[in-house]
Amino acid sequence: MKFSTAVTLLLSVSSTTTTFGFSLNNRHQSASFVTKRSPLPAVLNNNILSTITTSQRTKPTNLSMSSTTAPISIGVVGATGAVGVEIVNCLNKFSSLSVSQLRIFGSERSAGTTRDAGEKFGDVKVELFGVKEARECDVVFLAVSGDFSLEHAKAIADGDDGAVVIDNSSAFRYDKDIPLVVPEINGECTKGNKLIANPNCTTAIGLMALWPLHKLFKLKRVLMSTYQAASGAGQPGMDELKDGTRSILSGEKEVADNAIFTYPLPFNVIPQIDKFMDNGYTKEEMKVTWECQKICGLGDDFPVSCTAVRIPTFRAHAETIVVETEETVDIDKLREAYKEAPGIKLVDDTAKLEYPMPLTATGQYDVEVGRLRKSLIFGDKGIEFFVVGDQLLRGAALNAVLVAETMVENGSLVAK
Ligand code: 2RA
Repeated sequence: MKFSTAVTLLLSVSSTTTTFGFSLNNRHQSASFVTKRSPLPAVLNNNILSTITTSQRTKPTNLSMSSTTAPISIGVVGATGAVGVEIVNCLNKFSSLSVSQLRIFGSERSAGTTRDAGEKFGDVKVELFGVKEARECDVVFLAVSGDFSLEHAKAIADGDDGAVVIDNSSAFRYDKDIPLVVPEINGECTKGNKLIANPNCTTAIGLMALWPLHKLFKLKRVLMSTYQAASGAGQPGMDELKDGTRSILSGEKEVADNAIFTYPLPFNVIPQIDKFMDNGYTKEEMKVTWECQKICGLGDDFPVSCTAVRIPTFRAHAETIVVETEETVDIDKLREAYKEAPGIKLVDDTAKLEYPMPLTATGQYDVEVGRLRKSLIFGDKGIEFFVVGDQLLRGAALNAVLVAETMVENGSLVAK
């Protein structure tokens, strides 16, 4: 892309109504389309998190929470990070959980300060984190580092009087005794457990689309390529993208500075997320393999291969997924299944140029699925599609809150 074109694209997304010009050229057709879609999220504004308006749930996960359930007390550790902010947002705007108290735990630096926890909870004073205090809650969301979780999660959950812990880090994801949960897929694994691992964002988003396909036509092998947003590296990642882009657009720099990402992200793509493993894949790519196997109960030798790439978008991960199936795929049947499935929005009308995109999936609870087509490689027993989901919502906070809702529903999370 020429620099001037990139600048035009970047500037165009900051307005609420954007005109997209398409020039479509292939062997059979040459046409130009101009179509308007609005409004788009104000993703380039200064305070990215507060400008995004989340959608309503279109098809709630099927939880018929009893109105007689006593309200639960909730603790959040890491509430000022990008995921923690969204956990509090989900509890405010999305969740049907009945909450007696929201407690926010922080470090010595933030203890004593006050956080605006939204309409439902008002101002909440940050408490210094302590295992004893966290155990007083009914459920604790950990949105902190894996090291912190390794050190404290089990102690918080220990015994009948401990709290349920929903851990967002990778600390326990591959422990066979700890459930790794996407509620719409294996929510029942939470029953009777006190420590639950929340999956990697890339896995959770992809599996939302893969699971209905698996139920209908049985997965045989999965090939995935990802286009992952800066938010995967938290608020500092989004800040580095925004500041770096600004430094180039203002003429201050020709190449942006980088500290969070291995290379400058603005106007670049980086085919490395997390460290390289001995087999040449990155850890992010192996997370997708290991987690798909575990969550779907597919076995350790089920073939899932991923190439994970960081791209300069803010907070929605996109994925190209190619699947070989055991059975012949009926695409119309799959489309119907996606229309019905909770947590999925089918955006698949190429005649109207409608397909999933980070701009439309940002701030949405549902994962967008589209570009469904029979695979040229695998024929009738194969399908290719494109998935986009908000990394901070389905990829983290929303999934965690849905885990808590599932546990209230199945009696594993109750008020003390
Ligand atoms: C990333 N999946 O996108 C990671 C974050 N969990 O960097």
